[in-house]
Amino acid sequence: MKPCRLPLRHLRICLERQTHPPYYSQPRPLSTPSLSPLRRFHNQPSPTRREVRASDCLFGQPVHETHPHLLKPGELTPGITAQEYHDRRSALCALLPRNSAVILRSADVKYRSGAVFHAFRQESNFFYLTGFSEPQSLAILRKTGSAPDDFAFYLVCRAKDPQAEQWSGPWSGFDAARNVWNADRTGVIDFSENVLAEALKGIEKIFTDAELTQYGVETPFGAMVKRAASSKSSISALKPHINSLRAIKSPAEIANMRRAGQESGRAITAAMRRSWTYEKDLAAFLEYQYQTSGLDGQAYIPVVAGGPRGTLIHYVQNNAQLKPDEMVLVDAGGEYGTYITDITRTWPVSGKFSPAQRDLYTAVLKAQRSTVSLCRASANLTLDKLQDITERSLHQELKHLGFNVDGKEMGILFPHHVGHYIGLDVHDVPGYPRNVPLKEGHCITIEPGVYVPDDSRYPKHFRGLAVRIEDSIVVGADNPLILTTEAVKEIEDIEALRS
Ligand SMILES: [Mn+2]
Repeated sequence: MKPCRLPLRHLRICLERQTHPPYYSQPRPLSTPSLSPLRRFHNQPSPTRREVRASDCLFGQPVHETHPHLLKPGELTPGITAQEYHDRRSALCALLPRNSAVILRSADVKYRSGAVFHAFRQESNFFYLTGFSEPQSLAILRKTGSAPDDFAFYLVCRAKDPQAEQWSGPWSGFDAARNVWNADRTGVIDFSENVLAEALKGIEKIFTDAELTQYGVETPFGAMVKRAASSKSSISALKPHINSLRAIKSPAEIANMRRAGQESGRAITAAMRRSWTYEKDLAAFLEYQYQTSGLDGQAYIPVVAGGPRGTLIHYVQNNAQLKPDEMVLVDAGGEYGTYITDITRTWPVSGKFSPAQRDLYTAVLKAQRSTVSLCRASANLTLDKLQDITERSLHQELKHLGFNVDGKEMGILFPHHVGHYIGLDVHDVPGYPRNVPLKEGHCITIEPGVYVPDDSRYPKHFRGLAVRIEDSIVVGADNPLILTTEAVKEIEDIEALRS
């Protein structure tokens, strides 16, 4: 089948793109008429001088030509090259049978209230396979043969529209979908049914997680897929196939997560150096640090919880006053190239631990350190086994401190799981099980915590205290790689920051 050669051709275009000035300012040395976008957009011959609209020179997201300070040549998103995106599509297709197709829908713009929208965030699987960050887009992979490149990549998106873009800001258009994002076929989202019909012709198996029905009723998109697909084609979930790919990170993904972990860790250590009166100010400081250190921004709404609010696992109001004799629990992290980091640190607001704070903190830190040391493939453990091991070591530590840890007490004092996978999502590859033996390239958190209710069942001096310590970790063959080591966690180091 011919389509198998197309991705390589387009990758060549992409590589060629690196060595030229912005492609929109120069006729491409290639024959396809679509490679001269300005001509196409304005439907006019190419004069030597012409007016160029800002939207024609901009894309819906940074590309190397417009944002060389963010993207190196060859990268479609920070740290991730066009080649890697192609390889991901190829790896997914290799897992699927012949005559199958993958359909991915982009995320929608989400509204906070009325016309006020949230910052757009692409659907994670769509992003993982395309690097294309626009709403109103459709990605289709059509696998036709069994060789690694026997598939065609369709990217359907909005057509350029200078009038509309004057209001909304620029988007990329389908010429860029082909020339920058390396689609073999493109189309306009308003006519996606035609593209779907072409892409699904002769296809026997469709893999998609798009919502084809809602409350048992077919959605408009579901109806469209049904019309476009052959009547004998079956539809199954895409998730299990893509999850196994996403769960193991490439060196480039790990480098992005390391950068997110390093800068976020530095931000948290910088926060520990200062004294804070309000949770809100501490939260704002961290976000400012992420932004100005080159990260995209915060990966999730942080927990900045003073004193007993730390016992509320997902406290995110972050609007109370911090008291000098209490600890503050901060669960916060930035993201880079859409890869997140997840860190929790707990430290005394005054900079100096009280004896009770020190004892409880030491108990959690011991458990955390010993579990982190097991994050290696050679230990042949799963996240669930790490949970059991951590719970046992916390049980021992708390017993030494005089806690009654019989019966269901551990479920109250340590109510959550010790860790989760991380990556593009904070709880990454949703649906990927925790009973998989950890292998090289799995990225996880290790985050034991102890939350002591203000209850007479517990030793008096520990009541209302909360400690969680969390690092982001890459599982190595024989050693863990801690991505967040810049966030200090030893008692001596924390206290030394303000002495
Ligand atoms: Mn976490």
